[in-house]
Amino acid sequence: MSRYGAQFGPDITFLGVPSCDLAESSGYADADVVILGAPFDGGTSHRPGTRFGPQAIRSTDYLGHDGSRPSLALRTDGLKDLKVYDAGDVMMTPGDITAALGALEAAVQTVTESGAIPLILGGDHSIAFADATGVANALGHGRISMTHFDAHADTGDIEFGSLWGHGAPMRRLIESGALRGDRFLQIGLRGYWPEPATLDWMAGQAMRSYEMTEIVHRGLTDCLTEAFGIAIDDCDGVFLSVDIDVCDPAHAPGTGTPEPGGLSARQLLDSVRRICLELPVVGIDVVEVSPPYDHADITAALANRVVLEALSAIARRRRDAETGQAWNPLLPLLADRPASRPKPD
Ligand SMILES: [Mn+2]
Repeated sequence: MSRYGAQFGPDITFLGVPSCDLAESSGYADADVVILGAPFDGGTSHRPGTRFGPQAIRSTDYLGHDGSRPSLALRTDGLKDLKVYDAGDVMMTPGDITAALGALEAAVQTVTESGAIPLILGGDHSIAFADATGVANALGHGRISMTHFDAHADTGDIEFGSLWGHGAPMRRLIESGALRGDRFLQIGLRGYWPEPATLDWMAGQAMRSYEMTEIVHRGLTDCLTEAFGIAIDDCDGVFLSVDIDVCDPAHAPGTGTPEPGGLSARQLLDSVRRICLELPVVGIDVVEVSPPYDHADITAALANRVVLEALSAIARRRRDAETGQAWNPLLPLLADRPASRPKPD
């Protein structure tokens, strides 16, 4: 089998990292992270377009596609310190959501079984079912906790007569037993959905949802710290699912179901950094980027940086584990600077 490449557009990789063919395991045997595109928007309930998300996330950056991005804040190069490959897109059959999700689940499981972290570029959020199930198939059902950034709970039951829309993947993951409801952390919920019956179902599963109201009242830092404690309690790893609509539409306009009043881009990037620094992340997806609704590439650029922030922080976590030293986030601000500047004459 040869590399499928990109389903829509030219066969490019994330900022120029090496490519691999998922069918040739020798080509990524040393991988720390394998990127997969999931260009599927058949689960969308409102505005479509996320089938073009993977290509936009891979390429939206003002620097060269040279496979290197040194992080100012973390003093790591996520694309060089880690072995990162881009396996291209999974064939996501338009109009056949069960075929598409089945192919994606198999691909994610293959990556996880190889020992690498799968990093999936969506696609609408229906793909999270395949992403987290693929990881859980490899590492154990009920052994992986979920940290889920989103404006929406995505715990709906049946939408448009289907079990598989982008409003329902989190319910399906808990119903199937792939993930535990009581290790399911949601951050950023707001707006006018879901209805009380679904909230009752979520409470019955012991899900923990940090709504924007609580985040504003308590502060994001405290909420994350509390969530992290739940996430690592009797679990072997953490899946990070980032729906870009967790951010305010001012910071992420290019998405299918925008909900005002969300996180800032800064808050999302800091949260992703903390999760990947402090938790044993075993899988990541970044979803709901819809380039046709984007303006000035704002949303695609943010999603590109979400990926880089995650990779930079995973690299930092691994280096700190080797050296036994905890990272001080203020270090780059203190190092290599003169204690005082000469006064101008
Ligand atoms: Mn979502």
